[in-house]
This record gives sequence, structure tokens and C-alpha cells, in this order.
Amino acid sequence: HPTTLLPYSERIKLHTNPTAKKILEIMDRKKTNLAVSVDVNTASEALEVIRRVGSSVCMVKTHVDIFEDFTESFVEELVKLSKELDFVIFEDRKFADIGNTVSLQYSSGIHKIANWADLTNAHSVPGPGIIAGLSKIGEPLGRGLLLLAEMSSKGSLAVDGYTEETFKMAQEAGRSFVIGFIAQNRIDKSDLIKDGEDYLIMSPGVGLGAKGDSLGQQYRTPRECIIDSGSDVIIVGRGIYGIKGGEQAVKDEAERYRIEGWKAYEERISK
Ligand code: BMP
Repeated sequence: HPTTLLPYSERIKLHTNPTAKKILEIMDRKKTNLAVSVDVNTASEALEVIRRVGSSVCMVKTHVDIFEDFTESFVEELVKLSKELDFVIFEDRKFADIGNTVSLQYSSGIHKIANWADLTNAHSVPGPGIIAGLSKIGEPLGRGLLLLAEMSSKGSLAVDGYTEETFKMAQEAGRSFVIGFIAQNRIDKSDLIKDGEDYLIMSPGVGLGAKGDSLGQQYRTPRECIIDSGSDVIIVGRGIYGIKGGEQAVKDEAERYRIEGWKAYEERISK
């Protein structure tokens, strides 16, 4: 695949969306393709994890609807940390409704996601109206969107034709707002991709220890994601914040994944 041989730095100019550019710039500057998912119960715990791992990551992924103590001040602190520690904020909201509803969910309610999240994501199941509804809100703010083209969980229905149609839906929407995919593989196949097009492929389901969990999650190593499958960003949750041994252990584990991910990337582009 043409993209997998290019350094992140050379892909910046292939994008117009400010969030896509920012992600690639940070990856290059901080030498990291690691995103940490902070799926803990409280906003205050999440901030603690972020303070520990922030310098090792290009992106922090949140599920703010998990927090029992979500407030506006969490958002203020998160944005402040994103500037200090140089990372992008990705709210893993997985929108899945008609355009009108998602535009309200994205801009309003308690969370007002569009106000603070650089990046969010959506399922393609409702059709292109979901992209139109979200882009109406997010594009003027310079936000980016990922479509879920594949999932890491066992028995996922996002395979084959669904995955391919998702790619085509993104391609038709254009890259001013849709900047890539949540996927397990380089789904922007070289026979589908057009000259000068570039997408960011971000893969969850990454772990150096366990092979999965009891609820269908399946893990691959950073190497498998980046070299074998051509992913650009590895997303790690429990493998990092769930490590035993206290604050320093979490920090060290993030560095371990950062180094693994970066080594694999350097090997990939040197092929
Ligand atoms: P963990 O590394 O602890 O298994 O967490 C994975 C994270 O990635 C979770 O936040 C989950 O919602 C998300 N995720 C996933 O695991 N698989 C997908 O296909 C898409 C996801 O967003």
C-alpha cells in the first residue's frame, strides 16, 4: 500500500483537515503512534492517567459518558493538558443515528462534544446523512471524523462489503471532515484509493499481554497492527491504565507501547 511506506511527516501535506494535520505533526514531533484510551470510572481518575501518559501519546481517547463526575471543569483541564503535553483529544462517541439527531448529540446535551473534542467517530450504518449531520457542526470548527469500518471484537458484522461500502462513503464525502477509519486493516485498498488521497487508520484491540477479554475483545501486538496490517495509530486502553504497580508503572507501560509502536513504524517505512 502506497501510504504505509511514507513517513508521517510526508503525509501532512496530503491533508487539508486541521485535525488530520495536527495528528501527523504530533506523531512526527513526539515520535509516537500511540493513543491511550482512558476508560476509567471517574473524570478525576482519567485526568491522573492522562498526566502520566500524556508525554508518550499522540492522542487521548475518551468515553466521557462513562464518568460519574463529568463537569465542564474536566473539559477545561483536559484541553489544558492537551496543549501542555501536546496531544489530540478523541471522544469515542460512535454516533449511529440519522443526520439531524447526531448533529444535536454532537453539539448539545451535557457533553457538548464538538466544543472540545478534536476528533470523534461514527458508524456508517445510517448512510451518508450521518456524515452530513456531524460535519455541519464539526467542520467549521476544524474537527475531524473517523468512520468505523471494522471492529476488533469477535463476531463483528463490520466486514467485507460493509467495510468496503464504508470506505466508499467516506471517499464520496471528501476528506475535509472525514480523515480516516477505525479499522483492523488498511481498508483504503490501493485499487480503491485515488491519487493524492490519504487516510488515517487507527486500530484498537492492542495488547502486549492478554489475547482478549471475556466479552469478545481481541488483542494484537503493536507490530501486528503497524507492520502486518499497516495501521497508523495503535489504541491501547487496559493494557496501559490497567497495569498493576501504581503511577510509575502506568507511565512506564505507556513508554513501552510508544517504543514498540515507533520501532514497528520505523521498520515499516524502511522497507
Ligand atoms: P482496551 O484496550 O481496554 O480493550 O480498550 C479498547 C478501547 O477501544 C475501548 O475504549 C473500546 O471502546 C474501543 N474500541 C475497541 O476496542 N474496538 C473497536 O473496534 C472500536 C473501539 O472504539
